[in-house]
Amino acid sequence: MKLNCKGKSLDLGKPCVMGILNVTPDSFSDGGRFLHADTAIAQAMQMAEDGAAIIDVGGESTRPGASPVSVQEELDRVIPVIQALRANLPIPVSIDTSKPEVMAAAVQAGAGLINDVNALRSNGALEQAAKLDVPVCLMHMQGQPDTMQHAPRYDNVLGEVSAFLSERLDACIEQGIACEHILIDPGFGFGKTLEHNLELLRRLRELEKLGCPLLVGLSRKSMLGTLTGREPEQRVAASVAAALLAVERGASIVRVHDVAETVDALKVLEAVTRE
Ligand code: PT1
Repeated sequence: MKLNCKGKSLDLGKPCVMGILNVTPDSFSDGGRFLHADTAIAQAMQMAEDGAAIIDVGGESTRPGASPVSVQEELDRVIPVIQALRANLPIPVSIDTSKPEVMAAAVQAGAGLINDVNALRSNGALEQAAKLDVPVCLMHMQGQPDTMQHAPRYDNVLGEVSAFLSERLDACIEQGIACEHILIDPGFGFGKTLEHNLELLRRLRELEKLGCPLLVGLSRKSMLGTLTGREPEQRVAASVAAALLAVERGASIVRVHDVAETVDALKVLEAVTRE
């Protein structure tokens, strides 16, 4: 199965790696004033060389506790980077946003997939995504990033995540988005305790019944910090293990920071699984 991402192709016939490109200000290297487009572009090129199949560009942090940014701020961060990548990057770019204005400008600038952690629930997002005619990823989140980890609660986490994604899938199809253009994501770490995340990973296969390719993001997340006692930069091995477990349970795309390491791990998995 191949996804057409505005002319660039994403082959889901084998598990693929989505490289994370955060274009949020780095408060360590420059005091949070400047975003280095050149650094971001070099990082994207390196991830492509390391075997990424797609690069996910995001200008608004959605990790727990993060605050929203304005449309203009988000545009200023992501658009120059997407424009530069359009000509130079051999693989598609996705735009990680919930804002319809950013979706439109990003696709105009060359993005070929919309990755929305809010599953197109923002005002106007569903209509905009349908109009732009690119594949979309719908993710489950309970609450909003600033408060979602305060007291996540479910009676049946897999059932509720699945019902939510099914409802959003129906909304997309009703809006005219082709079901072959829709990916789904249980949203690890988005309004979930460690136990919720582990149950979702354990039972990931059960989401296959929704009939869409699965995308998962586990890379360096706090659930892996809780399991290993390590800081984000030291969670590479745990992240690779989690990515592998997800692919074994049916994930088509893994969203990761450590592309080279994850690509190697998937090569081993593929060799063992082959025939
Ligand atoms: C994700 C994802 C994403 N994650 C998709 N897009 C983030 N489709 C951004 C933590 O617990 O999983 N799927 N875009 C990053 N969000 C988080 C959430 C980062 C939780 C860290 C944590 O540490």
